[in-house]
Amino acid sequence: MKKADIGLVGLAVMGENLVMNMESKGFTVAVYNRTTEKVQKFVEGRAAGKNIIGTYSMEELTASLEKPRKIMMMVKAGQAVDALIDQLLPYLEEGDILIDGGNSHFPDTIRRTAYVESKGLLYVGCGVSGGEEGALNGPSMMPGGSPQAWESVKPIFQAICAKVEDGAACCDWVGENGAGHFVKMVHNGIEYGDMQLICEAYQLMKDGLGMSAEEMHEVFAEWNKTELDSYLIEITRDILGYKDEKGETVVDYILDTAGQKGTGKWTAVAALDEGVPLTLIGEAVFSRCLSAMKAERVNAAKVFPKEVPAFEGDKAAFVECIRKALYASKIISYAQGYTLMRTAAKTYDWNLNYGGIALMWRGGCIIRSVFLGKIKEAFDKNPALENLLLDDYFAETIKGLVPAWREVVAYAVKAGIPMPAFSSALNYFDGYTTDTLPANLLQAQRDYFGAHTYERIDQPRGQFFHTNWTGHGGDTAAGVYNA
Ligand code: NBP
Repeated sequence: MKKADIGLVGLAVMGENLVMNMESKGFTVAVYNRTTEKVQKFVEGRAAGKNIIGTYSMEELTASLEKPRKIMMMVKAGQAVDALIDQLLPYLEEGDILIDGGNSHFPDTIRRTAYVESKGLLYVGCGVSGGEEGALNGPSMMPGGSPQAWESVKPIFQAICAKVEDGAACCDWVGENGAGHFVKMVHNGIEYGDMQLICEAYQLMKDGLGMSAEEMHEVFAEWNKTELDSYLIEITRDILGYKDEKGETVVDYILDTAGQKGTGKWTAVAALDEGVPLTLIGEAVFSRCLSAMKAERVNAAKVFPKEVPAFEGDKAAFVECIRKALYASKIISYAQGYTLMRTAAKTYDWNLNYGGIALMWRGGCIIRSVFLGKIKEAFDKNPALENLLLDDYFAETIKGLVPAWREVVAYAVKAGIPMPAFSSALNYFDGYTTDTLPANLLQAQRDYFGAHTYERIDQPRGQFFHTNWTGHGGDTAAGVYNA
């Protein structure tokens, strides 16, 4: 019997669909699942008659694979992955490749790469985005890990992944050890940000302009023909137009408490660890937390009743301002996300291809959009680009969006409509483009109470001064200076 090109463990929604995708591209796949009844159900059901080999033990799975063996794990992230690695290792030999396609936290992937490599094997931590549909028809794939593994897995991954219009694959090598899962994590954080921005635009139109779901459905349909053309705008259009059998708009009946699985939080925590102002994604995570405090909010709304004043002005013109504010804020979010990747790349010694990452996100995944093509162009033109805002195209674009952006945020502030992502993005923009911030005063405060020292504008950088502010504090400065 022909040996399989690749093995896959974990026949839940992602695993099953990836197997079907691989098989449809001409690969023979051996499958295994901890609960082995699922293997039988799969091979007798969806996989019947296809080049898919059901196996019922680790031994059988590993024996059915072409060497070097490639095994993709699509199981629940966390302990399950460690357990599975330890169960598979005794049946594998030097040069075999273990691939984790789940949503693993990147520090785990860094640790597992070192562990698996120490056994003479290769390891790939691959972020996979696009949900069930993407897994079946072409996901965005972000592989990192042992570089020697890439040549072996590349033909399979680039065959099954999403493609953009010119046929380019939305999958390329990201970098060593945890780089793939790091980039996938940032992707998820950006997804949180994009969703929050759309939700804020919706609330402005609904509560500020008093628009119906049907009217907003039309607006999102129009927006999808502009620079905002993207999967998330598209599904928002469809959601707002979706009615149940009674003719009621379903979204109007959904409880306003958001769930989350933690990848947005990981991104925000990574940004805090790296000292990168990833404000928009941070706000998006906190907004979900605030939304989940439903009972408290209902109570507080009674204590602080407010009425949004009726909008007086040109509604259509204001809707266009909201679109521009959304676009500007989105550019900020991606600028921040890219800054996080650039900073982490230095910390972890990854050589990230920023244009390539934009291409990987261009198709197949939840944040896919036309706009990512522009980001790719910016980084292809200048791979060392410090901040997306400094690229000529984005600088000019933002300049054109600023007046509308300010108008929208100012209106929301006056009307009492919460706009955490729109406004934090504007605050970041204003901070990033201000040459003198009030941190001189902050440094004085730190030196005042803790003798933390400061640098002076009339002296070279790197020289530290202390002032005896009270006259009785002494001249001794603190030994550690954290800029
Ligand atoms: P789940 O995350 O629900 O995981 C279920 C699978 O994990 C089952 O096959 C289960 O086997 C297996 N498993 C568990 Br739980 N513990 C195990 C263990 N100790 N040893 C071996 N197998 C174990 O599946 P999913 O939603 O298909 O997601 C798979 C991965 O892909 C996850 O990391 C997820 O975060 C990621 N992901 C999901 C999506 C999505 O849209 N769902 C998108 C992108 C990435 P059993 O049948 O024996 O219980």
